[in-house]
Amino acid sequence: MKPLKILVTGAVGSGKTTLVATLSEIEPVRTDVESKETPDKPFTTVGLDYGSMTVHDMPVNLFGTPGQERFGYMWDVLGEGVDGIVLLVNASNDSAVADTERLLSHLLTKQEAVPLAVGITHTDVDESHPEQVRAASFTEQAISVDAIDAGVQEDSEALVAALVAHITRDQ
Ligand SMILES: Nc1nc2c(ncn2[C@@H]2O[C@H](COP(=O)(O)OP(=O)(O)OP(=O)(O)O)[C@@H](O)[C@H]2O)c(=O)[nH]1
Ligand SMILES: [Mg+2]
Repeated sequence: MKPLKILVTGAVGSGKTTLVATLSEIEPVRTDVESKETPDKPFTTVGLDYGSMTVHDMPVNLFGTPGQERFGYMWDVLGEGVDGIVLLVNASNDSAVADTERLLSHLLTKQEAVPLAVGITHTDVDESHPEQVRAASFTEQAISVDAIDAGVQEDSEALVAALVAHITRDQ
């Protein structure tokens, strides 16, 4: 069975690398380096994340993108031929909705027909505004919008499983 290709994308610090590591059944590939541009966390992705999992016997390859715009050339490279997109949005980051819209305007010009599942992260943080994320226009094209913690197995698995069910339903 040909593995599905799922793109895990979103703005800086939304939890992409964490989600791929949480779900991967093999040792995930990371390309994180130390960065001072991400004040809350010492590392940022500069190339890709890669992990592999199975969802109801369906092999799934997970490709995480960098969040920083200066590595945006990787969005196109990794977005080639994807079956579905997991979009993570950090609800505790005031610029997350605008950053996500900018990322999607770049990515979705080539991915219009690709199913998109939104995961809202950091809803447990005090200064969190999940309602602002839910009101964003990109949620209108999503097959699902759920609050998740990218480090929690059940949360992340449910998000990817919903996307895989949607993709395989049409096959
Ligand atoms: N409190 C909280 N922390 C979370 C949640 N989801 C993810 N995190 C944490 O947020 C951080 C996210 O970091 P990364 O996974 O490196 O984020 P990223 O999207 O890969 O970031 P870039 O590669 O820099 O774009 C990690 O420290 C996670 O443990 C959540 O729902 N709540
Ligand atoms: Mg990352």
